[in-house]
Amino acid sequence: MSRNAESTAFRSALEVIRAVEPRVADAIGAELTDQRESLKLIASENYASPATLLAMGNWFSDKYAEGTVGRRFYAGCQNVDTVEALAAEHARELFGAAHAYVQPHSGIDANLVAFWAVLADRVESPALKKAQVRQVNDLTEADWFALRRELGNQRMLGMSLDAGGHLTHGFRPNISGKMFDQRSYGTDPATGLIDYDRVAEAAREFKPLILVGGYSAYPRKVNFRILREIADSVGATFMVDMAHFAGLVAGKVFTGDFDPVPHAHIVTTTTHKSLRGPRGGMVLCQPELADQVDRGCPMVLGGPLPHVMAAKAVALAEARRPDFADYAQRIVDNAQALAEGLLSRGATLVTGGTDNHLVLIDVSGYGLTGRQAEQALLDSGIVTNRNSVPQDPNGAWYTSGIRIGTPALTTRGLGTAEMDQTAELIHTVLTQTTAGANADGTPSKAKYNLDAGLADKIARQATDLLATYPLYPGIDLS
Ligand code: DSN
Repeated sequence: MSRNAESTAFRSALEVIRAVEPRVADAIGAELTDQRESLKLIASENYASPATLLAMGNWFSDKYAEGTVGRRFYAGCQNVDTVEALAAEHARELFGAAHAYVQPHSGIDANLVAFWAVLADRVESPALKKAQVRQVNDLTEADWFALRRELGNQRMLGMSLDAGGHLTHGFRPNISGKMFDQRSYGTDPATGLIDYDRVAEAAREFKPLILVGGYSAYPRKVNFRILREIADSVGATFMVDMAHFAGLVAGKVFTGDFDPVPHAHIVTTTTHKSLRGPRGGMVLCQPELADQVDRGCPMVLGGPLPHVMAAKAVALAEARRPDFADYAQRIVDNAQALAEGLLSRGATLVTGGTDNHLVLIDVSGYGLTGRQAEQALLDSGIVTNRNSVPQDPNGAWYTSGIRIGTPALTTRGLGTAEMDQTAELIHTVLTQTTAGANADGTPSKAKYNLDAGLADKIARQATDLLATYPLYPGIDLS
């Protein structure tokens, strides 16, 4: 698409919106300016292509399409069928998966679909068979009561939140922690790495129905072949949440033991992080789980979002192009350059570096909490998020870490030299920020002191660094 066409498309769209509610049009324009001017280092964010963005803003959003391709509960779904089938086909081809379900609205939704698919396959189906009925409505009251108790009494083993797991992997405040009798595996306190022997030991002791692999803040590769062997040894279903690193799998940076798709029974992901698509989720699975996965809506999902499935089809088509593999490799090269730049300046990194797209800085060495560091960096035009570190003394709200990732800046075209400059900016902010105090003089976990002039100077340097790599160069809203 020509640059003129992109500018015309987005300018016209804003004009139409402005005629109804100008404040929304202004906010959309302001968001583009903010994203253009700040160093976006949030590991879970990216910049979707103009084609992906445009695929989302249209009349597909008006269509209800419960059911699956060719089997809908509503009439008139022929065009939704086209885009859903395309998105699923691109996903299967891209990841070498037997089955793809592209309806989940988010990563949490995808995980819920996966949990219920496994529960239906491994708990509900055998109960129906035993009772010699086809569906739950045919069970006696007593059998139904017994099945509900059994469904609510299953075990899950996942990575703990502070070791880098996701809250949907069994964190008690999340539904996953409430649905399952749950145990966590952590990381080795000395190295910060997954200790597979300890995972195997925990699995042997606990005998989970589901073993969950995957993470949202673990900066290393995971050996999914070993985790599958552990799952098999205790009869567990092996599920991997690859939301963070799906782009690295798609781009063939993670292959063999590090590609979850051939090893897991079921794989969930978001489509917007390193995969660079629209905000959404997806489930890939082995054929034996396909029917249960396809019941995600209305089992746990509201009506599918056809406009987002259209955008998934566009983004997955983009990820199948050869240049996506180059992009995925550059994400990791950049993360490693950023880690090197921070380490050489004296920062402490969880696990001492990275193999993937993210770096986890332990900011306690700077005398700060994650929250103080996050805000000081934000004042300086550097957008990150605070994150727990293993055995974090500051808990999940204040934390002791800052998680940074390179998918977004790599999309803009920044390379390893700019990552070193980025490390310099981050290190300068963190060394110049001090922890603040509460009104009564006690140490605060939120307040901090950073000279406003210095923050402005760093923000200008960040903008200068980005000037050579314009965001959406084809879009001129002026
Ligand atoms: N919010 C996503 C992340 O930042 O990792 C996952 O929940």
